[in-house]
Amino acid sequence: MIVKSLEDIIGTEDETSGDNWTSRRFLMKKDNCGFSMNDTIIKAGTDNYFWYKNHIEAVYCIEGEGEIEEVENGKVHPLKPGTMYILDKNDKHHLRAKTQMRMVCVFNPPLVGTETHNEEGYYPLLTD
Ligand code: 9YT
Repeated sequence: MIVKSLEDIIGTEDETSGDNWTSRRFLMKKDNCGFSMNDTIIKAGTDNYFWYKNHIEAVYCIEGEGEIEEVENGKVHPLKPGTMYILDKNDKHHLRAKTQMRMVCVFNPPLVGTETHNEEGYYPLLTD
């Protein structure tokens, strides 16, 4: 069994940041669970283009307000606490945070933990 609290992660190497987000990595590849899970903060007022071409990501919003736009067809979905989306087609998208947002993110294959987006908006497939 693995039991962790946010305060065990904040300020450690298991906290990873990009330009507009900070992610607290609860579960990573090294935990051998087949997926990773993190608690991510997205900065207010940001527009983030992401394309997880190597991963399927499910995201559950637990705080804040924003929207997600599907690049393929321009559909926009509001996001608020209690809303989940999954990028099951490796969907290119814009994640826009109206206020600061807090999201629980699950990745398959699992993240190693240190990934940040490259210039095309995706994470490389890291092995360790
Ligand atoms: C929701 C989202 O895609 N945020 C960007 C960061 C990423 N999910 C991560 O590594 O936690």
